[in-house]
Amino acid sequence: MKIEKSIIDQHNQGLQERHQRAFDFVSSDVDNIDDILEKLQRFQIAIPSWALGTGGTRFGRFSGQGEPGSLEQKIEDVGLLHALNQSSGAISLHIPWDIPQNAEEIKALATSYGLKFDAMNSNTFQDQAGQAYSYKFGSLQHVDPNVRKQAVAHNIEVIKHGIALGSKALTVWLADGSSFPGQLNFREAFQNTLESLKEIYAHLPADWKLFVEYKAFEPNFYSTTIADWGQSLLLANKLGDKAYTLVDLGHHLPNANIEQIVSLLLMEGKLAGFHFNDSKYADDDLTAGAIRPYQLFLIFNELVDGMDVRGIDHATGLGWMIDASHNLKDPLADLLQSVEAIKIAYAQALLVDRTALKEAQQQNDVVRAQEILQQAYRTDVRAIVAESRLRSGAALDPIGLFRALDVRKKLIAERGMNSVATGL
Ligand code: PSV
Ligand code: MN
Repeated sequence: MKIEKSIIDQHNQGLQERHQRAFDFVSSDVDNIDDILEKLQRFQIAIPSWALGTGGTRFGRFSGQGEPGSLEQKIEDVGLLHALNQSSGAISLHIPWDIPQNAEEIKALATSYGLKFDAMNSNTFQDQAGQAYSYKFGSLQHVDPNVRKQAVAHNIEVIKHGIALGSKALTVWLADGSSFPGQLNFREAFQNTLESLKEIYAHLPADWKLFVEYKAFEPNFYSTTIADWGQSLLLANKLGDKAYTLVDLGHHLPNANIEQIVSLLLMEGKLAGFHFNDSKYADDDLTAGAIRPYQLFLIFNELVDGMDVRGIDHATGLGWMIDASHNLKDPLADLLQSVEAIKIAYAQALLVDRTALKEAQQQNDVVRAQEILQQAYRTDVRAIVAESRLRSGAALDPIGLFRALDVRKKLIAERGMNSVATGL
């Protein structure tokens, strides 16, 4: 299914008057509105190929319908999102869930939807059919060099697939760790991981980045070998200039100050990958902004500040991606909601009066500092985000149009009730 531009234009015409009133109201107080709109238009958030089907928990999975049953259909789904919001212009593939059979054809298909290939993701957290060694006790950290070698070879394979598709980054997330005290020698596990990563790093093309993703817990229950930003940064620093830390919002211990983490990583020039989601308790369960929109804004506030200080282009300097699981909602509607929440937080961060904030900080004026941040956060920027979509040829109300067009019903008619997407 493809959404034609004429459908979007028709939808926008119906909403134009109301939108204009809201946009005029909010933008009248913003001096640099054109600059903000331009930044919003350029800011793209990649969609992971594994988020297009229904997720599950270890207790079960309640399958959705009309899920994309092939890589081609996953690309079609991201194409639908991008047509609706012009903000999801890239797809991130997980190997071996999404091995392209013909890279040239897949690339051409993606281009026809205006999509690029974001970071490639390796998978050494599951065993695959016909694999010689098991990852039950880890992969890059494993005590057996044969397992490590196999995991390294897999990552090199993933880089090759990425090169063929025009990707520029490899994300390594490991489930490696231990579930019981005494199971693992922490230092040896870390050293093995570092040595394995060095071998992978050696195969990165010159213009590629390696994102080292950390996660505090799960699937192991006692220790994770790359558990936090310190351990990821340690590895990235030891690996070299092409290695960076990747922050996944759901991978922290409760109440971690993520905004402080991103601020320092940016200061060190070592933040390059980002996974958005939200959670009440843990991991990547929920839609971005669904639980802690203020935290998302505070994170963006630090991101914008840290990128500006270093002269990093907001749109291209970091790899922005959603990494969420959809157990209840239609994945496509959920992803539209996530993108909207991310863009709202970004727009609010762009509104922060940085000169005044700096002044308040210098004078230890805590009350003023809070007022400045909350002035931006409490501004209803939805019409600004909608205007940026309008200027890019997207829908004023992407979810409204998704619903009005009965997209899922059409996908079910095309793909059937029982098609299942690869992924977790
Ligand atoms: C792990 O929880 C993670 O965040 C990693 O990014 C994986 O690649 C992804 O989720 C899918 O399992
Ligand atoms: Mn992630």
